Amino acid sequence: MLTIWGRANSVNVQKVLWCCDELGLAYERIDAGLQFGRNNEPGYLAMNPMGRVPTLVDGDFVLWESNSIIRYLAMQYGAEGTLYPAEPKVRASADRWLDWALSTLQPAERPLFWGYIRTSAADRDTKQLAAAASEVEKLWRVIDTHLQGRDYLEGNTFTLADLVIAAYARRWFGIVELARPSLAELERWYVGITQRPGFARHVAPALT
Ligand SMILES: N[C@@H](CCC(=O)N[C@@H](CS)C(=O)NCC(=O)O)C(=O)O
Repeated sequence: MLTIWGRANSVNVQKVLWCCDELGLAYERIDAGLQFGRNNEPGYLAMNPMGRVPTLVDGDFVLWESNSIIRYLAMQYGAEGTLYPAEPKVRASADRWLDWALSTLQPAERPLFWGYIRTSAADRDTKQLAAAASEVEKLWRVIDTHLQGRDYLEGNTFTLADLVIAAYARRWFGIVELARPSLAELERWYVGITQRPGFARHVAPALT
């Protein structure tokens, strides 16, 4: 049985939970982070010295960093070449989106998420939020352009690239205050992804 440490409203935890559903894996989840605490306790820090969530425990194997965790789960438990493509060029292309998500998309989107979802309207820095919204819109335009002529981000099937990018798309589409442009390719792809049970179960719930 896998153990996943982390609160269910964390996007990085959600990616791991959704990945488990895609792979049909059973797991136990233990709340940690923010109001649940535990992530700065010595026992947790011994597993994950960053004190962040998620952390995966699989027997005597412990792993942190959400995208590394989902790669591991797909390699260890997935049918070869499905969620994590086997062909090097397709795999590298999918990996590019996983790296881009953590290096570029998440840092850009984070101020928007915190500003609109975790900050009261009275306390919002509207100038900062407008600048962040403009930056994030540019990134979603990159995805929209990339999706032209494609059903999925890479290859012909749903991969970890779709899973990761959709987890952040849910946040962008879920911030009702944002004035979003109409991005037809992105919306077509996103609507298709939202039909997946793992998305509905772990990512679609209200943003908190
Ligand atoms: N790059 C790391 C980021 C981990 C991270 O920053 N997680 C956030 C939640 S999304 C966290 O632990 N926040 C502190 C907390 O929940 O107390 C990953 O992808 O796993």
